[in-house]
Order: sequence, then structure tokens, then C-alpha cells
Amino acid sequence: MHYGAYDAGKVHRYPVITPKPKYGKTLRLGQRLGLSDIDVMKIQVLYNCPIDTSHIQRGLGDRLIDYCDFAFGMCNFSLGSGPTWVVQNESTTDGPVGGISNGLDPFLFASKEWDDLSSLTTEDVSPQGISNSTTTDSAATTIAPSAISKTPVTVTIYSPLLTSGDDGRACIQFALFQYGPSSYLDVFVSGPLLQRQRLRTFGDVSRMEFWVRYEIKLDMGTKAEFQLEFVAYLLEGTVSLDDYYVVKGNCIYAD
Ligand SMILES: [Ca+2]
Repeated sequence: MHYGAYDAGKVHRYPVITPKPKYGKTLRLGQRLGLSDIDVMKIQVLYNCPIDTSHIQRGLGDRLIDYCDFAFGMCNFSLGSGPTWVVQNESTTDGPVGGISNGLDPFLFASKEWDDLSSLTTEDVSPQGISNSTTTDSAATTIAPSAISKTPVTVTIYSPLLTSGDDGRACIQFALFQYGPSSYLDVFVSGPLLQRQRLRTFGDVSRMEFWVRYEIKLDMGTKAEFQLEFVAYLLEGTVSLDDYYVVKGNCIYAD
């Protein structure tokens, strides 16, 4: 039990507390999914309780279906075609300074910039009247910063095929950081016996610019296999994800 790296910050892009370097980038701050061993030990010391509490199930136990904090890559996710999400190991200028686990850790990042720079052609540029050299030598066309394409880029990542609890329920939890205007995240679900449908849209046409934890409740009525799809739409700005969990049963906060 500890407050998170970004809690109560004035500028939410920057963490207010980070772990000492010796603990590395994988230490987690601010989880609220369950008591840690040290939490239990502290309470026992406080109340002078000598009994063996190892029978108490801590954390998520067997409720956990899928998890990734991106500290060691993309876990079991697979990438869609086209522009890709990347695991970002260092701070960004147009996104979070660090992941939500402790303010320094890796996170999943989708940005439009590299796609703009690599895929822009003179056809993209000239209709907007920005290029003035297409009639002479298109290969020499200079792309001005204002020529950044206004076409949204879609960046997709897929979970593996997951299995709900016996009652068909699951809860999806993740942290989202939407930086800049006109970008958002769609979460879809599909499955062998499940038609693809959008669960929710996150983010805003304006801007968030800080990490926010979200939950999505999934109730399929009966035990079922399903796959999740995270789709970032980027017109301007970036979308980042971190601390992704899927657990059996109900969500803690979502109704
Ligand atoms: Ca992380």
C-alpha cells in the first residue's frame, strides 16, 4: 500500500516520487489490487499478531487471466499490421516521462510522428499547396513541418485468446495516457463465439496528459474465450498504455 508515482502532482506528466536507482525500473508503486507480504507483516507487528497468515490469499491469486507491465517487452500481445505500438524505455517529449508503475518504467507507446515522416509522399503534400517543387523534381521535395498529414493513423495490438471465469465475467484494467488533441483509444472484444464489438472509447478530442487507470467490465453470460484489441487513433498526439490486467470476476471500481 503506497501512493502512486504521479499522485497529487501539479504537472501530471512528471512523477512526484520514483524508486531509488538500485531498485531498477521494475519496482511497482501504488498498486491497489491487494495487500503485499510487507503490508500484512506491518499490520501484524502493529497489532502484535503472531499467527501464521500464509493461508491468506494475497493479490489476485488465480483470478489473473492476463497481465503486462511492459517491463520486459510486450508479454503475450501481438501487433496488428501497419504502424505499431512500441515498448518505450525512456522518457518521451510528446507523451509520458515514464510508465505508471513507478514513473521510470517502460510502457506501451503509439505515436503518429514516425509514420508521418516515413510515409509522406509528394501526393500527400502537394494537394495542400505546401510543396512548390513538384513540377520540377518530386524527389527533391522538402516536407515542411506543417505538412504533417491530417489523416488519422490507426495503431492496433491484440491480446492472446483468453478465457473468462465460469460465470462469463472478466474485468479489464489498464492505465492510459493520452497526450495532445484528437487522439483516442478504442477497446474491442471478439472471440470464437463472440461477434467483434467495441467495449468503450477512451480519451478525448482535447487532452488528458496524465495517466488514468480504467476498468472495463465484461459479462458474456457463460464461460467463453475472448480476445481484446486495443486500437489507438492518432490525428495529433500520442496514446500510451501501461499496467494491463485481465482478471476473472467483477471489477473493483467499474459498476
Ligand atoms: Ca510499466
